[in-house]
Amino acid sequence: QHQQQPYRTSYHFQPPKNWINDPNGPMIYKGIYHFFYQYNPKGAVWGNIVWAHSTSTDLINWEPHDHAIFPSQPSDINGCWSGSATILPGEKPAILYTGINPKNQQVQNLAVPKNLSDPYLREWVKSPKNPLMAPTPQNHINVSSFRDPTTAWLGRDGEWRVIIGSKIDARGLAIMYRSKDFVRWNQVDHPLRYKDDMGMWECPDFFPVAKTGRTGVEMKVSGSHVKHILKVSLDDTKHDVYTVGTYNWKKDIYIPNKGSIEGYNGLRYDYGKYYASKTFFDSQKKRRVLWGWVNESSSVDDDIKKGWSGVQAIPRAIWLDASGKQLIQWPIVEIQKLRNNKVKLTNEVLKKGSTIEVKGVTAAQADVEISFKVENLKKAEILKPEWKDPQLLCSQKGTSSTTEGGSVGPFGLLVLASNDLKEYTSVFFTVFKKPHKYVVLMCSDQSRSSLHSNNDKTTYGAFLDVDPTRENISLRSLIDHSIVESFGIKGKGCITARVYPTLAIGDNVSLYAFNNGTDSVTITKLTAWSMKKAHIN
Ligand code: DQQ
Repeated sequence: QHQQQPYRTSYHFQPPKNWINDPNGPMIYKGIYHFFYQYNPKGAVWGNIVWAHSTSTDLINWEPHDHAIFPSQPSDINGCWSGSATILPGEKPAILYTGINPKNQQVQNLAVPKNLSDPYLREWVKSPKNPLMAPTPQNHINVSSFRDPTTAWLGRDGEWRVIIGSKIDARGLAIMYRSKDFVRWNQVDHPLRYKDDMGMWECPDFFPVAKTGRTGVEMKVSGSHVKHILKVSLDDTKHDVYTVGTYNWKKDIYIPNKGSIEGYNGLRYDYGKYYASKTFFDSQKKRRVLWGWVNESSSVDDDIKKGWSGVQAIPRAIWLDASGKQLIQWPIVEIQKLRNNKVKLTNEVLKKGSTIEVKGVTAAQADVEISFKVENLKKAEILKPEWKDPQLLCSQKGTSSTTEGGSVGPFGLLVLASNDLKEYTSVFFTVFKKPHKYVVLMCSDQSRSSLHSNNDKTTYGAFLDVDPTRENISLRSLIDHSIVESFGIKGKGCITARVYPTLAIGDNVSLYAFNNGTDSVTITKLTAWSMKKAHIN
């Protein structure tokens, strides 16, 4: 299979063929995980959108089912777009989703399971009252910017709340509705949050996180022991940005923490390719799990040739960092079931310009954890004030460094590398110094990832909020043929990349650790596993 289809993944979620995009309605019901996604049954490009459906007992191995939601009513006849699941009292799932009506207007619809005793929830019935929320001349809602309802939450007054992504003129906003019965919804007179000089807020997600610890929190929880997260997907840059803040349930408004940045320059779940993400509360394992769509970086022609487009990232457990300023993300523990044939290295010094090969793993399909100790942080290069954009800095500095006066880094991994290093993707760190602190830059450089020119090979980068005098610099990368998901410093910063090597495919893939900084670094520990193939659809 991998000779004809070298870019198919072995443990990332994808259907056998065709286009996929946003994750929809993730939930757990009677011990079964449900995953729905935007799907085009007719081809490898976006269109004809239905909700495809798969279920799993471990979030890793998946069984496909018939499409759960597809055009069948006037209120969704031109498409069944994104939405979310809510578990109503008495363990009754309900889905709110956006339908495209005969006038191509965006409206919100309700669907519920036909048979609650079927744990696979194979059939869904739509409310005869659909649409439940729609643009009207009175409410001034933009008919083409009103979509992607969130999971709803119950207020202390017993009323349901939901938010819907929108745009009015140059304002992005999260329109709010309330309901007593989940069927009759009234628009709240103010949005939960808005921001000017922005495009459409797609796929909002709003949920509480515990102030301390990693345990997930149910939607209805509010109060002083939690913070709230508002994530929006920015249509014009295709980035998922979020703030940490406070939800005032009496006034139904959300206020980001002081000093947080909203909009284009806000915190991102992922500084690579990752969009339209959505969380759910896993009541079985008491955690909050994040799903995100990872689009291709290849051309539409190449997508059509290979017959498919899009994968889902490995689900991530998320919780609030001890600083309270950002989220931490880590691949769900179940992924470790696929680990096989462990390879280990300890206390290996990487001198300036050196590379070591990590042998004994299937490098096309691997999970790698590496931790570095920097010998001499004082050798770090001074961060110039104009170096504000981490992505730009990553592409200017690149994988090989020629810094006069010394540098700490770049050091990291070369993944999906051909044996002769004609192709590789490098994931690395460089430490800079500012007058009173160090700054850690994490990069994922795709510029040498493929000899084929027709791909988007943008270099991605992020500054990580860590103090390298206190913490080792560590990296975990999940490598799966055409995707590399990298987690910097225990999940403080994530970068996902799509790459399409022409030489580094199948058995011809190598894995290296490297240091191109002028100062030595020590690999305190490297552990790499071959990954087994998951059963996916
Ligand atoms: N994708 C859906 C929309 C959503 C967009 C349509 C985000 O509901 O706004 O497939 O990728």
